[in-house]
Order: sequence, then structure tokens, then C-alpha cells
Amino acid sequence: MQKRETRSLALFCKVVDNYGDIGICWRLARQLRQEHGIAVTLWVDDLRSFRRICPEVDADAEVQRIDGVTVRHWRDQSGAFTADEVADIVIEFFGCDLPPGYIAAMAQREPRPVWLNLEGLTAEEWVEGCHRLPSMHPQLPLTKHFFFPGFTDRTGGLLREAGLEARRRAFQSDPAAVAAFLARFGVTQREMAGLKVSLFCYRHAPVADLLDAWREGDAPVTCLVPEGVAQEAVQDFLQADPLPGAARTQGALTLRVLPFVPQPDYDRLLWACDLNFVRGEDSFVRAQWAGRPFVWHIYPQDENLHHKKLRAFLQRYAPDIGGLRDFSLHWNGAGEEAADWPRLWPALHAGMARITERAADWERRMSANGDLAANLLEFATQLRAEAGKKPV
Ligand code: TRH
Repeated sequence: MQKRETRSLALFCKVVDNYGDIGICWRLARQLRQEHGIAVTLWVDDLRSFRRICPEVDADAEVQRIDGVTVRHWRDQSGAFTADEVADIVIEFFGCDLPPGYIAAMAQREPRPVWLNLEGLTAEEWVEGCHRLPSMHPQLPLTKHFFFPGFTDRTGGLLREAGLEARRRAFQSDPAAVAAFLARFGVTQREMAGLKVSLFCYRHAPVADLLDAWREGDAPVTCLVPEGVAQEAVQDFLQADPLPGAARTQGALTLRVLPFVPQPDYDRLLWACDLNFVRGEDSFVRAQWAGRPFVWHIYPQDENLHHKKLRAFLQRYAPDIGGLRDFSLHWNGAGEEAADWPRLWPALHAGMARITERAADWERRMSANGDLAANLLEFATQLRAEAGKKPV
């Protein structure tokens, strides 16, 4: 059997804002390495943000190896590269503009590398028409292809590493493990019996209104909020600095501030809670693999463009679950009428069992689209084969 040579792949990631970019790229890099044996080099411009989600990172190292992935500090757009330094597959994340010297070397390389632009996740239909489209470089003999994650089989699918569901089910079916994990953050046995909610959102979310609805509600709620999230509302509720370990109970609500934890622990937090508030892209996708109800706070864009994306997702995920739709629209400031939180929360809460069924059904449907890493490699292999056929 002919031994397939180890393919090399370079993934370029610029941390624009927050943690999503590096969160997604780090998952993809590890999966390509561990499941597909690819020699992966991850170029990152902001190692400090990277270290927040992966404590093993040395923020001062020019080059380092973590989980079999070579991590290079992408300092700037300068530098010259030789064709030999160019990988077989080059991925530009979110149109982050590769160093011109690297592009020049890509044009010198024989065979040319596969060049993909990995785009952002949206549920809008137009994605299916743009997925895999080529774009010729204006001057150089290079073609870049667009690769879109998505929710249908006419997209690249969603990031999902092998064994994820099994690990999640093992954790969720072990109450002692769940209790021990949450006890690390101070969650008591009494709180374990109540509703446990994780809260990860952007600063403009109407958090104070939600905390009021929970405080005045009948059902005991424990809200776990990572440090730095919704600081004003959290500080107001605590009447103290919102530092990790801070906690307070008022009425039916106990609020606890959590440290920012490594990615694998963030997954466990989503698995341990009964309801998850997530944001952006990566936590949003992880919530879909957690088998639990979730509310999405979408990354804000000018002219409320993000509201269109939000409605497109809700139309796919919950066209028939009014409580989740209304709550999600108001949570993102996209509600038609004024937000009535004392009505919106009980309506969402009353639909939790139905939403949990939907979460399981949705996970099955999304898994059927294959996982993004495998779909991306299959496409790259096809492009390399086609390039191989073309007369040089
Ligand atoms: O941090 P974000 O707001 O990132 C955003 C979004 O990705 C957005 O789509 C993009 O346009 C913008 O960046 C530039 O949200 P996101 O995508 O959920 O990423 C958060 C990452 O942080 C995710 O990988 C989970 C991780 N995380 C931890 O590892 N530990 C934690 O304690 C928490 C709260 C998050």
C-alpha cells in the first residue's frame, strides 16, 4: 500500500476581538493534527489571548509546539519566505490577509498550495452559493477558494472533534463528576438541585433585566458568569468587585463569578449547566454539541446586520418554539415590541423540556453534515488532485 506523505498545513489567525478567532483556529489545528496526522503550523498574532484559552501557551516564544501543533508568533506582515517553507494547504482565517512574502512564495511553489479562506459561520442561505467558490489572484498564478462553515450539507458543516459526544455523555451521566466540577467554583449541593445557568454574552446584553427576573422568580437559579462578562450588571448585583470567587444570593438568584477557564473546562461548564447563554461563534457551536438549551448572543455588526443572521438561525433551529424565539430576539435587541422580561423568562423556562428535545434532534442533524475539518480536507484533496491533472 503506497504510504501517503504527511501533508503540511499552515493556518493563519489574527485575533481581531475577543477569543473566538483563536478559539476556532486552535480547535481546528489540533483536530487536523490529531485526527488526520497533518503537520500543522498555526500562525497567531496574539499569544496572550491564546494563553487565556490554552494555559500551556508561552506568550513570549517565537515558535513552540503544543499538542503536536507548531505555533508561530505572527508578528507582522514583513518577512521573506522560500517556496520550501510554504505548506501544501494554506488556510487564511476570516480573510486575515497573509504576509505578502508568503503569498509570493506560494506562487513559486510547485505544485501550488491549496489556498482556502475559512469564513465566519452564518445560517443565511446565500452561504450555500458561495461555499467552495474560487477567486483568482489579480497578479499571481494563485487561486483562493472560499470555505464556509454552516448548518446544511451544502456548506462545510461545523467543527466537531471525534469522541466529543461520548465524552460529553460520560460526564453528563455521572452526577458526582458534574457536582465535583461545579464545586470547584463554589456551587453547593443545594444549588445543584436548582437551575444552573452559564452566562457568556457581550456587554450590551440586557443582563440586569434578566438577573431581576431570576431574583424575583419562583425557581431557584444559580448563574455562573465568567470574569469580565457583563461587569456592570454583575457588580451591581454583587455590590462587590466581580472577581473570580465572588458570589451573592438575592431572592431566588445566586450569582457566582468564575475564572476564565481553559477550553476543555469551558466545554464541561456547558455540559454541567441546564441552560447556557453563549455568544459569537465558537461557544455558540459548543453549546450545540452540549445537548442543552442555549440562548445565543450574536456578535454585533453595524446597522444591526447581525439581526438578520440571528433570525436566519432561529428560523432553522426553533421556527416553532415561540418562547425561545422571543427571548432570543429580545436578548439581542431585535424584538418587535418592548421587552417584558417577567413574561419572557417564564415563557422560555416553561419550554425547556421541548428545547432539550430540539437540542438532541439538532445535534443529530448537524452531525449528519460531517465535521468541518474532514470536509475541509476532503475539499483540499479534491483541489490538489485537480491541480495534479492540469498540465504544468
Ligand atoms: O470571544 P468571542 O466573542 O469571539 C468573537 C466571535 O467569535 C465572533 O464571531 C468573531 O467575529 C469575533 O470573536 C471576532 O466568542 P466565541 O466565538 O464564543 O469565542 C470564545 C472562546 O473562548 C471559545 O473558544 C470558548 C473560549 N472560552 C474559554 O476557553 N474559557 C472560558 O472561560 C470562556 C468563557 C470562553
